[in-house]
Amino acid sequence: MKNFYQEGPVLTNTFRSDETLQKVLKKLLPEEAQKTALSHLDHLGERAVTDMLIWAQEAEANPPRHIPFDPWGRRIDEIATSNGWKELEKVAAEEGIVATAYDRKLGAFSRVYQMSLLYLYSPSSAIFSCPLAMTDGAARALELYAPDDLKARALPHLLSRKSGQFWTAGQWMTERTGGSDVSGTSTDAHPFTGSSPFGATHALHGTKWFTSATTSQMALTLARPDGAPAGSRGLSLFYLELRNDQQQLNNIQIHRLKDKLGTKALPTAELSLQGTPARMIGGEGEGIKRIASVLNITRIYNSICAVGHMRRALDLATDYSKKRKAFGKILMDHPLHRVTLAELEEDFRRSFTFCMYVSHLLGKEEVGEISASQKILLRALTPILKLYTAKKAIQISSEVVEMFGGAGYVEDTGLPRLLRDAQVFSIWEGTTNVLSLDMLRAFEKEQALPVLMEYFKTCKSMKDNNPAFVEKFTNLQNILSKLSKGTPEDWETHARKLAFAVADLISENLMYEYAI
Ligand code: MFK
Repeated sequence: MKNFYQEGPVLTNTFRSDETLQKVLKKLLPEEAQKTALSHLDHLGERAVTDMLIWAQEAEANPPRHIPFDPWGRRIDEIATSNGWKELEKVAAEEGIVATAYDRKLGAFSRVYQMSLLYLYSPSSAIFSCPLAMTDGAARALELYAPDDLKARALPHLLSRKSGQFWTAGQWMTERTGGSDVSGTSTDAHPFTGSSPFGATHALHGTKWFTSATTSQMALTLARPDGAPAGSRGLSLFYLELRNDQQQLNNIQIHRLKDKLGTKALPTAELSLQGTPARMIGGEGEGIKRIASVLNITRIYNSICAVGHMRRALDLATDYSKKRKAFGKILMDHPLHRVTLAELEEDFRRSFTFCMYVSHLLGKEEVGEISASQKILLRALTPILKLYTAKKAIQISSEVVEMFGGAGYVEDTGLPRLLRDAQVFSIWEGTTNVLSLDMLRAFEKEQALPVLMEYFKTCKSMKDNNPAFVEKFTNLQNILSKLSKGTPEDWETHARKLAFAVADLISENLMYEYAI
């Protein structure tokens, strides 16, 4: 055995190897829709393990660099990205990872189709899925709230399938004075007097502490117009373009790139706006409400990327388990290893079905086929889905890294990255606690709890008396019965527990409905 070398895990077409994806889509999509979606997904599943995988490795090996000055001392603030990163952007455009949702060729199922594409794209994209999330969120906010001329200017780029014309968007919320609590935003918006190709109304001054995908062509951001009150009700939403016709930054100075725990290929910068022309979207003081439509999309993206990440980790672990021998047999033949993997697979299926359910609701909303109660469900389930899938992705990644033993802890296997990158899911676009509180906001403002309970009472598991479901339903009822006499502080204290109980219950039913 002196010449023994362990064979590493190998990936194959990630659509064909994914029974859960195939089964759920065959149940969910009408036959005509399947014809369009499945062949495209098969094609992307092949790219995810061939050209995309090579580019993702290249992008990870060559992280972005900030070049503040040109050789002669002029401030240029370029962000140099790798060829791999650029190629992954091209794939996103060509495959219509964002555009598919807006073509709406599959009507209410368009989001299921598009999110399935994203699910396959994301784990081989070196997190190019992050700029796509913000691009999609921006497209939706512009579609809903922008004046026609601005829509005509930006949407054809954001939804383009041609790589030279495709734009990505940033979403700049976080500041030193306001992270989760954006009411502390200190960017000011003064009236703009010059001329601008996109009809700027204001000039922005302030520092943005986290701006991901700073290579984007446009961004949506929050700022406080002159005379507006303090707090979140004084904030408005603004559209800006990063560069002018000469490709110079529009009064934006990039301070530095963030040295993050993971997502190393993704340029995330700290920058200041120094009189940057911007155009107000929506009414003055409506900033949070308008950016919420971006957040709700990016939170669903975050969940889809989290399940894509889980699937990738599990694919690697499963393949390895069939190859690696220990104590006289392959890992898969050890009962304890098998059951550990099976439990992780179940967590994945819970998360995946939950994602597809919410994506379908989103698709229904966007084509105007959503009922009033489904709209409330979509609002309340979005933060729950996001917090649940993020935590599951971290747990699964940690277990998978452990399954590889020492190899999982060694950088050149690429496995430690699974754990580092997973950690972003629970931070990016709202932490677990912030989202638990957002669920309470939906319970209070939209009266979502009775709608949710009604949904549970009418779902298939309840009708069929599915024991696993009934047990979890009783658990939820117990939590709610204790809280019914509680103060608002009690609700806050237990919000996380409540969110996870709802997520466990809904996913229990969905696994049962889809028979997976
Ligand atoms: C991928 C790699 C990334 C690289 C590393 C990244 C590291 C981290 C980078 C980041 O910083 S990501 C951005 C993270 N930040 C967030 O996600 C924001 C988190 N904070 C929240 O979600 C707060 O809840 C929020 C700012 C949205 C609201 O705070 P407020 O100021 O307490 O708002 P308020 O007064 O409750 O709500 C204002 C209005 O918006 C209300 O409507 P009304 O005016 O009609 O009453 C709310 O109902 C509405 N609203 C709030 N959230 C909503 C919403 N409506 C619909 N959907 C929502 N989600």
